[in-house]
Order: sequence, then C-alpha cells, then structure tokens
Amino acid sequence: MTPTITAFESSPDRGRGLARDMQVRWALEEVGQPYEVRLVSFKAMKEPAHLALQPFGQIPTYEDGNVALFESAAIVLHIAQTHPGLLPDDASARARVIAWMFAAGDTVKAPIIEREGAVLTERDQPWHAQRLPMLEDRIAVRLGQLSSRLGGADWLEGGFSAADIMMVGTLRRLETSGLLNPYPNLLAYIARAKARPAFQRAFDAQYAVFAEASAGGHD
Ligand code: GTB
Repeated sequence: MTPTITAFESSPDRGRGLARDMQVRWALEEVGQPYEVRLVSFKAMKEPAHLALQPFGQIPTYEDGNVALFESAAIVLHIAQTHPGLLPDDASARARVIAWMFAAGDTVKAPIIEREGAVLTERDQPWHAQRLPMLEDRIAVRLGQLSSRLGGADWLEGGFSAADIMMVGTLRRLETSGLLNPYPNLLAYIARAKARPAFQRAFDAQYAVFAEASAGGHD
C-alpha cells in the first residue's frame, strides 16, 4: 500500500525544506518508495483526527496500512527497516546507525533548538546579547565533536544511511547561521548529502507545496 505522510499546508520555512516531513520524504525517495502527502493546516493539526495520529498535534505522520506513526526519526527508521538501502546488514553497524539517529535528534539538535528559541522569543530582552554567545558556544562544542568524529569520511557509519538523513536534517537548521563555517568537513558533508538525487527530489516536492500555496493554490 502506498504510504501517506503529512506535511504543512503552509510551511513557515517558506519552502526551505526545514520542516521534518523533509527527512521522511528524503528517506522514501532514497529507497524508491512512492508516497502520498496529505497537507494539514495548523488548525487541523490540533483537531481530534490528527491528534489520533500525532498526539502533539504536529507533522509529520506516516500511515502505510500496517502502521501509523509519528516522530520523524521513528518514521525514517521504519522506512529503513522495511526497505533495503538505509541500514547496514552488520548488526553492530546497524545499531550504531540507530545511535547516530538519536544523536542527531537529541545530543546535536538540543542546543540548536535552544538557540532558535532564544532568537525567536528573547531578542528584545536586555540579556539576549549576553546569552546568545553562550548558546552558540554549546552548539560549537557539539559541532567540533561531530567534525572530529566524521573526519575525512563521507558518511557517519560506512555507507550513506538513515543516520545521515537525520544528521543532515539537523545540521541544515544552522545553514544560514554561519556557525558551520569553522568546520569545512561538515559543510562538505551537508553539500554531499544535498547533491544526492533523492534529496533533490524530496526538496523539490516540498518546495512545490510552498510554491503552489504562494501562487494561491491553497486558500
Ligand atoms: N520530534 C518531532 C518529529 O521529529 O517528528 C517534532 C515534530 C515537529 O516539530 N513538527 C513541527 C510542527 O508540526 C514542524 S517541523 N509544528 C507545528 C506545531 O507544533 O504546532 C519543525 C519546524 C517548523 C518550522 C521550521 N521553520 O519554519 O523553519 C522548521 C522546523
């Protein structure tokens, strides 16, 4: 059965592919699994039908007839477990890929989200200018550690895997911040991932939603 995912009807990222349906779309494109997209409004996300699928009233969700899922990492893992190509065969390498998926959504993402929140909501506070460098230092610690571990490798764990989908999804949130600039290997890692045809197909598909909405397609 063709899976259906949900995405923003009108994404606040203006088509930059930063909302988390992007990782799900990318995983589906990598494994060659066609999918359908149900677009949801902010209002519909908080209504019972969507809350039954996503208890926190968010996107993305995933339904394939056998399973209904929320949480982008869980969805990407499910796709990787049910299609060849995104998880290594070796059991310990597979476990490490899953560990990297957790690291992307937790250890690396946590300070990034904290900075985004501060920039969005605390900008006018008199202490913002002092707090921001502290938040950026926390991100720099994680980026430095990630950069050291990646070294000259192309991908986090052998070949391209679900770990790279989740980690690049996290790092892309920093792309306009300048915080990645001290780490040429991370910049190259992101560029390598974005050059993958599956990434480009996923990006174009989510951008088309934004472009159609901007042209007045959804009202
Ligand atoms: N942990 C969950 C997952 O990974 O699936 C987090 C899901 C989540 O944060 N969903 C967001 C959402 O539905 C969209 S992706 N928010 C609506 C709400 O909570 O009411 C997060 C996101 C939103 C916007 C931008 N942006 O504009 O750049 C980037 C990322």
